[in-house]
Amino acid sequence: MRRQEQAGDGGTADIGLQALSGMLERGHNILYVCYDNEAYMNTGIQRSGLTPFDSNTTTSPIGEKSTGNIRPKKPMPEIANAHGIPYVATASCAFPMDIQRKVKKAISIKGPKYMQIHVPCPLGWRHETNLTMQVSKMAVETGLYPLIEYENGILIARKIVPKPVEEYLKLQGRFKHLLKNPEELKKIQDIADSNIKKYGLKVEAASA
Ligand SMILES: Cc1ncc(C[n+]2csc(CCOP(=O)(O)OP(=O)(O)O)c2C)c(N)n1
Ligand SMILES: [Mg+2]
Repeated sequence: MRRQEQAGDGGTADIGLQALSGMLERGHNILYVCYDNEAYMNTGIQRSGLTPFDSNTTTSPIGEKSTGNIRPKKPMPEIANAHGIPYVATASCAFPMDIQRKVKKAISIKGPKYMQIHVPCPLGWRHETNLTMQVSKMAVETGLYPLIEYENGILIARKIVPKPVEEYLKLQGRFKHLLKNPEELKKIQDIADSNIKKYGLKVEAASA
């Protein structure tokens, strides 16, 4: 039997992680899809384990001593991959053909599969709705949301010509407080740079 399950980032990385881990470990033939809008949006923009560093949410509010969420995103793709499952992928609504390819690949494989799709929430991220595709594309192109696959544990990554993280942050109200804060901006650039290094995202100069 071929099955699919889906949940949000809060339902996946926090509330349902125990059940998800059991599902992955027991080898069920299921494609699990996490729609990652980076907070508990239905209940009022509370932070989840997949909320990015320094994001302004109702449970990680900015203030005199706070620049937002104090923790980086939980490495869910690596946590899923650590279960030794045959397929793990991240995707983005800015790259629909890439989503289609990955879903087709996932459902052709027997066993547990984990997919995590980056989907902006204009209300929670505080950007105009017509910027949705631009915002999600920029997350990928800065290295903040790497598009990766693990096929039987082997990493495949979509290459980028990295753009500075400000290009992504400046589009969204949830990061507005950072734009005049070079110290925090550097911390976020460091996260992108570490992703670029870890997943080998950068195109080589010759093919750029
Ligand atoms: C086990 C359980 N705990 C809490 C809730 C209450 N609840 C309903 S929607 C929601 C937000 C879930 O956030 P997320 O999974 O990120 O999905 P989003 O709303 O962002 O799409 C919560 C906590 C619930 N339905 N079930
Ligand atoms: Mg959510």
